[in-house]
Amino acid sequence: LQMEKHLRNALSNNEMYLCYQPKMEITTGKIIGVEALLRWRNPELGLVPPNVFIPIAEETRIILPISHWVVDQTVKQLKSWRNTPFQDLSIAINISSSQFSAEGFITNLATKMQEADVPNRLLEIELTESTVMTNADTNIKLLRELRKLGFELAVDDFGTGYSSLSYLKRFPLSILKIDKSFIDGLPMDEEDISISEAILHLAHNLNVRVVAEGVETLKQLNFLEERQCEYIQGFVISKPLKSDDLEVWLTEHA
Ligand code: G
Ligand code: G
Ligand code: MN
Ligand code: NA
Repeated sequence: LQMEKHLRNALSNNEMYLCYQPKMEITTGKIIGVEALLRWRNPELGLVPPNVFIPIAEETRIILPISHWVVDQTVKQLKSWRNTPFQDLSIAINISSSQFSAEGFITNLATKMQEADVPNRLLEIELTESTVMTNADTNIKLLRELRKLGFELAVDDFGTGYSSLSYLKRFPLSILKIDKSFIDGLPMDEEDISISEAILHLAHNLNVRVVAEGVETLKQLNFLEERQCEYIQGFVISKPLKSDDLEVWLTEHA
């Protein structure tokens, strides 16, 4: 309850900020985008991890103003990169279930992108399997609409949910993100090998690109490269960085 009180004031007190984690294309070594990850630093509670405050924000619906803020920040960031060396970088944002099903979600997104004169392809929408699978029939329409507008659609934490694989065929997804828990045991653990190989086969047969998450070692990276995984994110490339640090980092890595 203490946390809920603080959470209600977090935005107006400027306690939230975004970090950006680079995503690398394996074949070229190029950084092609970043994932925006929300951070909350409260004077009394310190840095509160998203795994702790996002569920509370969801239950209390405080997630809605927070989500609007995340979208606004992201669009501003994309706009500030126009006509700079970073103009082709995409940003992926994590969309909670209540945000996705909120009235006007797509219109709001499209309007903000248009007002900022940023191409929709530079914004990637990350949804979890459970978000996609709850009310699948309604969601499929929303997903088609988003794709038609040119937004990229990614399924986050892939493999951890309860979904049936058949939705992959029906849903207009562009990207699957293999959950870190299946990357951790690579390249040794037999189960992680089977699961990650199966996901890569499945995705590629469906023309869906794959991001491996939480890649920490070169051995993991080599394993993924040999199996034609398109992209990686993880500490082997970079941890999530504040926007200033990201720009410095990108300049040094160009
Ligand atoms: O940031 P960290 O690397 O600790 O992320 C932990 C979890 O919090 C991830 O599952 C991520 O999807 C989620 N998360 C991070 N930022 C956001 C956000 O802006 N909105 C939502 N809904 N979830 C987020
Ligand atoms: O949205 P998602 O559930 O994918 O959130 C990604 C989370 O994983 C964030 O909390 C991010 O800080 C974290 N993360 C990203 N790369 C690594 C990594 O290489 N190792 C570890 N331990 N965590 C990572
Ligand atoms: Mn994510
Ligand atoms: Na994930």
